[in-house]
Amino acid sequence: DGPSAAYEPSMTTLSQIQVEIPGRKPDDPVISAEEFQQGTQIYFERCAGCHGVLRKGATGKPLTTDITRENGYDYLHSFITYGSPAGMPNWGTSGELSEEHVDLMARYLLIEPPAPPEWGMPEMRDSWEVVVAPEDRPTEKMNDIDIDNLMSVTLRDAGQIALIDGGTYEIKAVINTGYAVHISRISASGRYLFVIGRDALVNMIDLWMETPATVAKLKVGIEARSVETSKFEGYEDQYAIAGSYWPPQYVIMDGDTLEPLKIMSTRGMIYDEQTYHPEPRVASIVSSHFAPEFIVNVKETGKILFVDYSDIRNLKVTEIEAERFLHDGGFDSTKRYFLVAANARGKIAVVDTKEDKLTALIETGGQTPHPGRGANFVHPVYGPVWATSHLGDETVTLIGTDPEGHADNAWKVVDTFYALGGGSLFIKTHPTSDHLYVDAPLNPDAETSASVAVFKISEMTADADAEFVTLPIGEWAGISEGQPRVVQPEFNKDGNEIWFSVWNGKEQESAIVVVDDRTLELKHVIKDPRLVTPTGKFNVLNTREDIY
Ligand code: DHE
Repeated sequence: DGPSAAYEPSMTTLSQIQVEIPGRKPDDPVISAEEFQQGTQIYFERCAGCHGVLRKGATGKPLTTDITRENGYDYLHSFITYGSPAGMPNWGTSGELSEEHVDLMARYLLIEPPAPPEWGMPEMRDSWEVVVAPEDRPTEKMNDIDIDNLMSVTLRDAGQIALIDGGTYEIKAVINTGYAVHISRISASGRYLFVIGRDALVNMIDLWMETPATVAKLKVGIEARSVETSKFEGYEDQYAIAGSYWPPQYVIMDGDTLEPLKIMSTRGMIYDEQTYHPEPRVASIVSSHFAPEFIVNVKETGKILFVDYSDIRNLKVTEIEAERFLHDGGFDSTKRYFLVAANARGKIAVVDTKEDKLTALIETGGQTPHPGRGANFVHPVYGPVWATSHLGDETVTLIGTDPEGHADNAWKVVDTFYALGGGSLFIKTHPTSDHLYVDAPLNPDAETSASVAVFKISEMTADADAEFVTLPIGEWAGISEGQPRVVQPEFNKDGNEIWFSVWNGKEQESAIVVVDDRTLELKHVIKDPRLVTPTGKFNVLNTREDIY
């Protein structure tokens, strides 16, 4: 017996492995081709973000047919109708899906999902459009807009963004984009605005034009959520990056034209089990301030990638083992550490962008942390902290972020207190503000989902639960129809006003409510027939400089 036995390849052949025939099974519910097509569209628009294109689950539970068939039609129907306090929206009772569509989706989920196509360089290049070439663009700012105080607002169901002047509240432009733009990000110089639709269309908008408009477009996949630009000194405005949910990949683009330069797949092994995952989606991406690197968070495999863009033909990627189901996050106040929620694991992963290492994995104690970019402030007792709220319960968790000045508190949960209720998505403060704002847009209770909790930072103590006041933002908007949800607080440039989206149904009235941060009084309500389903808002200065 020589060493050959150890090297003998496995003799298992395909004929010995039990394979399932993809497609329809005899006991599948009856569904017409037309209904299947419509179900696929609704699933893409409403469900895929949480449950995955292949339905393997992440923020939402897995919906593979072994599970859905076990639970059955009635269970699915009632879950889709009423939602759950853990974050599943009440699609039926909120009126967002009709009874007919709820019935369709309950049947649709009992059938195998369709396999979506790949999207490589040929498809990307076909979709690529330079609308205004760099040499035809203005050489100086051609408008009188205070760009740093501009707010880029997602008009979700209209497939547009609105650019709103932070000083006059005037809508300066409404620009057609991909469907349901998820986020806006700004180039290091502040000139270019990048937005990405859920359908993976990236628009690059020139804020120097007389009326800001799209100068380049690229479709980076079928479904996506994140885009960012190179910010390290010497690389300002040089590259952009976009991450996709489907296909699971990220692409580095030219920062002037969006020309796709390099596509990297994220398919591969889950960090701990080391088993293969076919759909590791790209969640948040940030740009390092300490190195020419993008920090790319891969959801299902639980890896944080430091992608070095200084030499993209000889690309170096440092792969950090973090935690599964990475989602959203932001920097600490020094911008050295990046904190990201592994939401379905109830943890925050902290990475050091100077050393390219995992610093800590912290259990928040709450259910499904959802920080957005989080909130940084100096707590009277604990020193510098970063805060997150939770999708699954009413808790707010504070994590110490100052390993030098407050070593005992660093990367630990220093305090937990209660806000309005479960269904919170975003939390916000500003370096000049004494207030911490916590929303609850996905709370099933209409009054709660239309309100915001505000905590006074200077009055926070070590031993009493922090108290809050409730601002009835939805009521202030004066909207009488639908179930408007108040979502994503965002500060203006100076940090003395905070804006809230009052997000209603597509056919109903929505608004943006502006509150005076110092007095907590209503300052202004922006209403306009063009403000269809406003959700995310991004102040140019705060977004560009990672101030939150
Ligand atoms: Fe988001 C951020 C994914 C649902 C509004 N959302 C993010 C990020 C990810 C993400 C990965 C971080 C991007 C980054 O920083 O690079 N969001 C998802 C989903 O997968 C999910 C759960 C389901 C889906 O189908 O999309 C989802 N998100 C929503 C919504 O329903 C919201 C409220 C409304 C909408 O427009 O779809 C919504 N997500 C936002 C906003 C941000 C965001 C406003 C950016 C917050 C910020 O302050 O940076």
